[in-house]
Amino acid sequence: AAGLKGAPAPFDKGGVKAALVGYISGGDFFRAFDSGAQKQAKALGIDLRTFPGKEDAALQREQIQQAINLGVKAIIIDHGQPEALKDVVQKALDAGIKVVAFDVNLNNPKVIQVEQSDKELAGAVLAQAIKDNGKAFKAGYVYVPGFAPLDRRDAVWRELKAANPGIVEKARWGTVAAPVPTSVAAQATPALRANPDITVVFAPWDEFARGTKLAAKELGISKKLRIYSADVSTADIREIREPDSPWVATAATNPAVVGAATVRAAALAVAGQPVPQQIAIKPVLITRSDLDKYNIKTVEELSARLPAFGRSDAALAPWIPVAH
Ligand code: SR1
Repeated sequence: AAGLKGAPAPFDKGGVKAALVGYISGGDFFRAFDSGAQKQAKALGIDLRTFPGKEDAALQREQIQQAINLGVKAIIIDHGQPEALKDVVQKALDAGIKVVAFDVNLNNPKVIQVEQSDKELAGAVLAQAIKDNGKAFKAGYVYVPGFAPLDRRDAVWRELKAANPGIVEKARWGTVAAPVPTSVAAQATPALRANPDITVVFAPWDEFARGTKLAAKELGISKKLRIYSADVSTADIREIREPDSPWVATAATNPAVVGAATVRAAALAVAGQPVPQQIAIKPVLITRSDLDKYNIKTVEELSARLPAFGRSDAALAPWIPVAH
């Protein structure tokens, strides 16, 4: 394999192997994350082997072991269950492999932790919810505990409710069972039917928002509901901008940019160059009214309109060509 001119070892010679081991099987966020990681790896001459997740902790452990056996120099772990991963991750570290964890807290100072500033993300979209609906409303909430980003967003939701007693959570639902939107819709439909006074839903994953939107359509209540989410994709933008869509705002990073940043962080670590142990990628707030105002139809158009969404300053170095 050709090396990267001007790069430190081992990138100067090329042929560096790395692995990306996922936990969640589907959804726009994870597809875009993987694609950004692959493009950044290609630009660095890294042979990045992707192990797709199936929401199966035992399988994810096995895949990390396989990556160790393949002789990779770095492993990126994308979500997962910390307790199931700690010992196999330690094995990788002991073998001299650099480990980057995205959205799974491995509580190990040797692991580079990447997240999306979830506090800011949830804070921004919930501030929009208050701007649109005031400080008193009946809410539905979509949540599954045990996923680091959802838990961090949950902390903001709990703080918001504590500070605003007029915000009442009437029902809660959520599942990560694939396909998530249909599984969530099956839960949201009876919850919304039983609580016709719910006017706002906090659904902090775009797959949750899609499922809730499906349920609202099924119940014929799209016009009286407002959904606030996390994440964005071109398909999400289409759904948000549909006539009478209840999905009115989201806060998001560009997942391709996040995927690329994890690969750059891994590359810096492999090259023995300084890299922060905690990396947070900043989100932006995206409202339907802004999408309409600027006639934004795709993630690419969003990146052009909001430069902070289209790039990240994380894990840069003069020898690293940025790609995502
Ligand atoms: C089940 S966790 C889903 C979240 O992971 C990523 O952080 C995305 O932002 C998504 O919302």
